[in-house]
Amino acid sequence: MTPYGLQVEQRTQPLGLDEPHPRLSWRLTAERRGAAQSAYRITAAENEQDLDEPSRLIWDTGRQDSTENLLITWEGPALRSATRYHWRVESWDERGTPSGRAQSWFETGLLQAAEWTAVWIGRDPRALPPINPPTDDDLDTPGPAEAPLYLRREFQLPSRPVRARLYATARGVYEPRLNGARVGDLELAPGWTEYHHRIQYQTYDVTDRLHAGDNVLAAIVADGWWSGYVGFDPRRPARHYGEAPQFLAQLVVDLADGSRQVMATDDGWTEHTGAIRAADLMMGQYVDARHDLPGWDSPGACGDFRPVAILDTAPGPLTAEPDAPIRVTTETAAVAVHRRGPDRFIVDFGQNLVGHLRLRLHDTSAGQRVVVRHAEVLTDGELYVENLRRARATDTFITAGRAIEVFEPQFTFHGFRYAEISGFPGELTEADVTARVVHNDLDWTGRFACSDPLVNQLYANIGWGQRGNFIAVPTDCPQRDERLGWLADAQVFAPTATRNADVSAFFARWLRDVVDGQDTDGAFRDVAPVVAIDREGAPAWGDAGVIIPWLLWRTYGDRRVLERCFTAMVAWVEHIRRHNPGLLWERRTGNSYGDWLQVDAETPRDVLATAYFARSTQIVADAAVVLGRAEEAARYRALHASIRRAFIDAYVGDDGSVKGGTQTAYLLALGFDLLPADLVGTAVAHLVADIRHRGDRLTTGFVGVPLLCPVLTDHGHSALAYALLHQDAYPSWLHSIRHGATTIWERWDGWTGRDGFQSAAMNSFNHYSLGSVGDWLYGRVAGIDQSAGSVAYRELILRPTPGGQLTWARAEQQTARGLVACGWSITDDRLTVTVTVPPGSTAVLQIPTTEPGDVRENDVPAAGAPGVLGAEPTAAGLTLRLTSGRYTFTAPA
Ligand code: RAM
Repeated sequence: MTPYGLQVEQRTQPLGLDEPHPRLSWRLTAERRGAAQSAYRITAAENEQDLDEPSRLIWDTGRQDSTENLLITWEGPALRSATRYHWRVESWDERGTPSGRAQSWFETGLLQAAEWTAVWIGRDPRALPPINPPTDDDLDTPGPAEAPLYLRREFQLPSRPVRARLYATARGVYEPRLNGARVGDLELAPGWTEYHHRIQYQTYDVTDRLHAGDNVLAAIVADGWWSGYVGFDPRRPARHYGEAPQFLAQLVVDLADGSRQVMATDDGWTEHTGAIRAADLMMGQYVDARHDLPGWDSPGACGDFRPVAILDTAPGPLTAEPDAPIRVTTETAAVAVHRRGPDRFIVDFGQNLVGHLRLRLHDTSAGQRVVVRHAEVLTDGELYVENLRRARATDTFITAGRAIEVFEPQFTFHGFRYAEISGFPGELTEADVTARVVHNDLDWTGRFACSDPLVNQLYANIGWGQRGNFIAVPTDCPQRDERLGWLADAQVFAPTATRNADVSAFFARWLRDVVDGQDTDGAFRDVAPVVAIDREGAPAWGDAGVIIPWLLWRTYGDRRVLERCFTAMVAWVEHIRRHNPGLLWERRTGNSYGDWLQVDAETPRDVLATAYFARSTQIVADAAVVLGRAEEAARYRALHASIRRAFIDAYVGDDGSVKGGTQTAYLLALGFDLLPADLVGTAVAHLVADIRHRGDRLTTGFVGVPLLCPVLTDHGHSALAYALLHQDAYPSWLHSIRHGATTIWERWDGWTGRDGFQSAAMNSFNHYSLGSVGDWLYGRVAGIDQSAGSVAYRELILRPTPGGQLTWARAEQQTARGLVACGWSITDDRLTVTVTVPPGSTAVLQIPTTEPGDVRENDVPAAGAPGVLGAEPTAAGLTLRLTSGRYTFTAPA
């Protein structure tokens, strides 16, 4: 048994951590069945070699008898700023045998506010007339018209440093530079948070980038979320936080003689405009390469740079970026380039994606104007951009005249599969252009595959939807003038997101915005960070503030996130209760969107709302139990029982009917356990009848759809769930795929043969919400799940569910504890089931077979196979209890 995948605060080797009590985790792997950790020891030292030197350890837990390998709080000495800590874990297996060790490190950032000597600098608003980019006559202003800042500061070092760190951030988005080249590979830093509450700084190791003598620290800073366009409110389209971008940085240089030099943003910096004349996340970037400033970020004279202004002397609420930053994660080549005119081309990347282009131009002459527009779909061979609404998504490049010019707009992002490139000099080939995919660089931990290529395409579309919409915050969509952190979208998709990737730190960080956005009445909002919508959150929207912390506890064992959110979770439930003493949630429902984008099946809003009120209250009660808060646990248990009673009295008929009679009404009642036991069967029958009556079609919108296949499967109707999965007539998942979708559409009828495109007013082709079925693909089709009381996949429930048109399916997840896998295949009437259970976990595996007595593992009867703790025949097959290990069972299908 070996520990691997060591993490601190749910990240691998974080640089610049500011959590005073970080938590350490490791995963486990073993060849042997039944392996489990019985004890661990953590040691830590400031120098890596000292890990082998007991007298030089700064922390040694000694051997701790514990099966835990997740989120163990640092109890070494108080952490010092800007210090790297090396740590090692040793573990003992269930026999008490030392069984392996692994080591890693983390490094702290600036832990005390007083350590920041940097101040916010920017363009001096008094010294200059307002700059009105772009300079080209024929271009209307693409953004809020603040030309990006080119900032520089020259300084001397007496010698090469032994260690140097740059701590930097912006009110805006920035690219740090040092001695003529970019620092790091982060995109769109510092990301987007409730800036008035928190602005994240990034930490860069720049030791190798400095030298004795003259050095230049520089940065380009653009509007970003700070002062650029965000959201869709025409009354306040941009400048949500400030008028113009600002920069703050502190370079800390340690020299060999033990001395330290700090270079912070101050009034010694100078500023200029440069080649990037304008940049906006939604509008696009405008570059005029004739305005390049050669050598501006290298030592040497830069005469016409102007002094900056100090715009704020207080650094403000700076926090270290706690999760994986945004990066270019992959590059996609064009699959086709079509000429559409003398210098106009349409490029197809074959995949709806999010990011920007990189374009190479050859042998240009100065002043050629190349314009790149983006779209998700084509109509009559041309870009369909109406659905982008006011997002212009247009990048412009004016050439300087060189043998080779590379154009890559870094302060914007677009959602697109197609780009139109006009003004391109010469012949554009696939080799001249790539699409660079940009998103938070999450560890991709899950995989699913099955025998049906259309279902695999659905799975791929779900993944691309997640990549494209995990940019700084979980967004609804990445392309139009919106891109907001909509709470319902996030909560319905979050279970799927946890399957695909390690989203623990990403969501924990965004939840701070959700909590910061809570109003004084206790209401979470519809979006976080709060822009555009200034009301209390709607049912199923605001509830995300309760649902996602609970999901992070269940999936990752993150108790701290529950602790941090608990008061806000209680306040949300109390907000609803206070305004609805009858316990039906009818008042203070905000924008009450209902079952958003359902298909001709409006679920009564009070039914939907009250179901969510019950759900959130139940979670608060469960969270109180986890946190040892017995009094609140009892109080919210009782409240939940009363809401449930009120729901039944008001909405449930004696025949098991639920008010409204929609699929979603039944799904909420069944999925949230709101029906008396004796009415469950008839309610299921109503649900099934509705689906059948429509020719095996769904009607669910955002709120109902995550429950659809799971509830059917849970109640013995997996065949119908599969029928919905395979359905390819509108409305269905495969309808979009039959029409070429490579991401999940916002609407079931984004395009139909009968009506063409839905209204351009709201028709995104990259919205992950309806992709919430991904959780069921992993959980039931392949079969990976955990028991109700299990945390972080400690007690697995493996339920491979052969069905539909599939002959095989499998999934694996790199969970917080280790690898979990489950898959099945049927050949010649024989079912094969393969599973992997990580060390320390146990599993209940249900093998569906007509002959429970004939289940074998490696040719021995399953019941007697090593690692199998028990075998019990059931009506549906054989239920096995397994210890950790890898197994292959066969059974008659
Ligand atoms: C749309 C968003 C989002 C949804 C809200 C109600 O504008 O795209 O998906 O949650 O409306």
